[in-house]
Amino acid sequence: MRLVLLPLSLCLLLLCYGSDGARFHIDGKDLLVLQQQGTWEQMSIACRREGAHLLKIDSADLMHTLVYELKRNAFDNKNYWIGATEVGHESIFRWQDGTKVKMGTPFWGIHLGAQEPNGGNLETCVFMDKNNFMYWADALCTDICSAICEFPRREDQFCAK
Ligand SMILES: [Ca+2]
Repeated sequence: MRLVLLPLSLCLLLLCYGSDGARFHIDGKDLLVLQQQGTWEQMSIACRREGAHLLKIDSADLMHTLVYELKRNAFDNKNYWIGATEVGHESIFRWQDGTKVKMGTPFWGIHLGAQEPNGGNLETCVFMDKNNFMYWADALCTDICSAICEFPRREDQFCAK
């Protein structure tokens, strides 16, 4: 009986994770907008469970298209963690692949007249702010947000063509 129940419960879990989000294909990137919420670390793990990682945004074109698609699909009502953090490299924001995060327009917002990131050593994780046109802000990594994941590029697909 146990042998039968175990695979069934795994299947249910996989189905559950697989259905928790919306897939987008934007500027050559394969994205997953998760609906669940958690801390930056929890959502980083949630992306990895999907075989992905938290989104890296390194071009104005991608930022523009992403915000446009989030609005068009009514997904601009949530805050989303992205893959940028200061943790482990204080005062320098980096993506999870180690590359430096670009500063200023058109990525980071302005909050009460102050250019983000403005959180000093306290706010060290980056989210897209629904209250500021999805521009980025730094926040406590323990805050609760949804997340946007990015699947790794399938280079083998291009080789096969
Ligand atoms: Ca901030």
